[in-house]
Amino acid sequence: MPFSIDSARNIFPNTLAADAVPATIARFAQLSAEDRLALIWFAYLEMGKTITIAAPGAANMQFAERTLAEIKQMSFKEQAQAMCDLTNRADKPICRTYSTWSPNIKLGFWYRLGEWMEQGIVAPIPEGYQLSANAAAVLQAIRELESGQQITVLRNAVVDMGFDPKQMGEYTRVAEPVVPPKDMSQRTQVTIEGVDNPTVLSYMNNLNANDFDALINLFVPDGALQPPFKRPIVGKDAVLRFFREECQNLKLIPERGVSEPADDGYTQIKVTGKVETPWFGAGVGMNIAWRFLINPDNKIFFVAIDLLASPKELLNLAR
Ligand code: ECH
Ligand code: GLY
Ligand code: GLY
Ligand code: GLY
Repeated sequence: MPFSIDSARNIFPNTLAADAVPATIARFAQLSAEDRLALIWFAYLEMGKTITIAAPGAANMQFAERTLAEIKQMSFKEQAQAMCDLTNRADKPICRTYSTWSPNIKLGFWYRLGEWMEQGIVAPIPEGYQLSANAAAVLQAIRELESGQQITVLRNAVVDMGFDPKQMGEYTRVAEPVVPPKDMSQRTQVTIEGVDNPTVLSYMNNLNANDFDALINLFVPDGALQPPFKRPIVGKDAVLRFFREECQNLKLIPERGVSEPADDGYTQIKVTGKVETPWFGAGVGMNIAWRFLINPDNKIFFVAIDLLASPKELLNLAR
């Protein structure tokens, strides 16, 4: 039976993803906007004691500057309202603008607002704000996650704000410019214990080099990539767009893996290791599995990226 994207999703079913992340996100989504904002504020302050976030690059900030300037000249009351509107996904101009932005622009926008809240330029979370019991429980659940899972929850909260893009009709997406691929002389080559498949090695090396044109050529035309806790992104155009918008300057550090024949001359390969985001660098190493399904011509038909439940899962290569 030939593979479909749906059947491909089930390769290496023993892979244990960090289900605490979507569970926490679902609980978070039930809270009031005030509680959500205050909870993120408290979580962000606490996390800041142990992990350091990098300031957003200028390329990232330029698109948010106009909206930030508008917020800066608002009264505290209007600022608090704008932040609640974003959190509530209200149909307001600022929420529509926000929805056109790529994840990194959204994160840079909130990074700046966080600085301004600390400096008293933007309405702070009221002194002595009491989280509801449910919100306090969600905050406690976040404390108990490992740092890679914590930043995934935070990123998701930020990405989900703004007006629902599905209700926006036609609009122009706004993303930071794509950096040129790394010069050949600057590139590094990964090695993976137990895996020498050239397509998998090229995948890692090209992503590390921001060489998205070479990277996408490793895929079949109707191939798919499934990011952590997301539906598969299907087809070369959509996957290339995702790489350009969301995957610049990642650092993939694969460690080990296993390769075995699958039906119809396909090969299934599982690799585990770490990934670093440019926002936290080596300060947060996320424990990751890649599950590849490679066709007989050595092209990628499917790859899933999973955020693992625990470091122990890095050693789980069972099929
Ligand atoms: C304040 C209070 C008011 C409300 C808000 C506030 C500000 C919050 C801020 C939060 C910033 C959060 C950040 C989070 C960044 C997270 C990044 C992550 C990246 C994960 C990447 C992975 C990549 C995996 C992949 C691989 C592939 O092979 C293919 C591609 C891909 C406090 C003011 C909101 C400022 C900066 C989790 C796992 C390996 C799938 C991408
Ligand atoms: N500082 C990380 C980024 O702008 O992507
Ligand atoms: N959480 C990783 C991504 O979708 O970019
Ligand atoms: N998923 C890319 C990043 O957040 O940096």
